[in-house]
Amino acid sequence: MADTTENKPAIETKVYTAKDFSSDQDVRWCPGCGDYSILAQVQRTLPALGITKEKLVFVAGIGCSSRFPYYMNTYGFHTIHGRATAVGTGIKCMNPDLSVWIVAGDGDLLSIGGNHFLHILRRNVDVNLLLFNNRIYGLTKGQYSPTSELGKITKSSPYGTIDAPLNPVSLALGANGTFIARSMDRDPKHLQDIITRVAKHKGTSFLEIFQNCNIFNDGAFFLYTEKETKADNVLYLEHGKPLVFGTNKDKGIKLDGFTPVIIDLTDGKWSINDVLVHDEKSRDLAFILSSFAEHTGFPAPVGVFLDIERPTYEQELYHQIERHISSKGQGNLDEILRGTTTWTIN
Ligand SMILES: Cc1ncc(C[n+]2csc(CCOP(=O)(O)OP(=O)(O)O)c2C)c(N)n1
Ligand code: SF4
Repeated sequence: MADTTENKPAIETKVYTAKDFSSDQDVRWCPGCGDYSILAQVQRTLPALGITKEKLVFVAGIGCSSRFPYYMNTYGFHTIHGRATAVGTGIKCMNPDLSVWIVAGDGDLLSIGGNHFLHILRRNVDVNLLLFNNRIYGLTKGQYSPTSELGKITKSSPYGTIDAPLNPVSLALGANGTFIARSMDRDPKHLQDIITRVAKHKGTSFLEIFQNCNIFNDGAFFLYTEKETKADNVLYLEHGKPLVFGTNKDKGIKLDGFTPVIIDLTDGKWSINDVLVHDEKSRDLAFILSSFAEHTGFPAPVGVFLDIERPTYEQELYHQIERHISSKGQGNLDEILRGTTTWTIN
């Protein structure tokens, strides 16, 4: 076959660096906040994705994390509390060629925005949804959030919380999400890899990021992020690879009926062949992995829990409009508004 590319005009493509995505605004997060790392990893990941700056839009609600769009040298919206998902849905539906990123804290996305969180996932709008989970309300100075652990003492729960926390990954699975992942502010390389996967998925890509709020909830995730405890408490998920963890990869996950159990790979009783193999295409397995949070002593899975395909909301929307125009012709809004179901009141 003849090479048809040689006569095509050269397309000017700008090669970006992380610095190109950094705005001229002073970053106002507290020194040491985990949000800095997440901002840096997003800015470092974007150049390789080859998306021009004009096609990128960051949308946020209200919270410390929601200041994110100010710090990105892209289009952005700082909207209202809990409604970044609704605004992001509107942007994507009206401009399907844009790459839409929604940034939200656990209060913003799961308290006031909990309803919209479920609906964006079930609709499968093609946006990237980043949850900065610090298990606290940071901006309003330390009230408990829907992901705060049971019994947590905060300014708004002086005798300890009595409501069980939400599990964002389980919730996203229950809402029929198509891409569900988790990473950590203190694991920059892993976070960059997962952000790349998030960007490539077509549909709502949900990423929970463990984020340290060093002022109001310091150390909430240190068990998973610090060198001394990380290996025994974090399970890195890799598609097609056995679920092993521990300093010497000497522990594995096995299923006993529907119940996950931890097996010791050094006691001679079990081998690597007994270990469950990760499958990103299995919603059932993703549910089992997300339930580890409720099993005492189990590691926290990080990586991609689920990555499956389903038509996106905006695809379905445009197909429906096209189908109706081709069968009924172009509509007339004025005629519809003044149609048979309107009355004149004298
Ligand atoms: C309608 C409305 N209700 C409440 C608030 C107060 N408020 C501002 S941010 C916030 C929650 C912040 O926590 P989170 O979403 O977890 O973000 P973080 O600050 O921790 O990043 C609340 C309750 C508000 N701004 N608007
Ligand atoms: S209050 Fe917490 S989440 Fe907010 S900027 Fe400070 S450290 Fe970060």
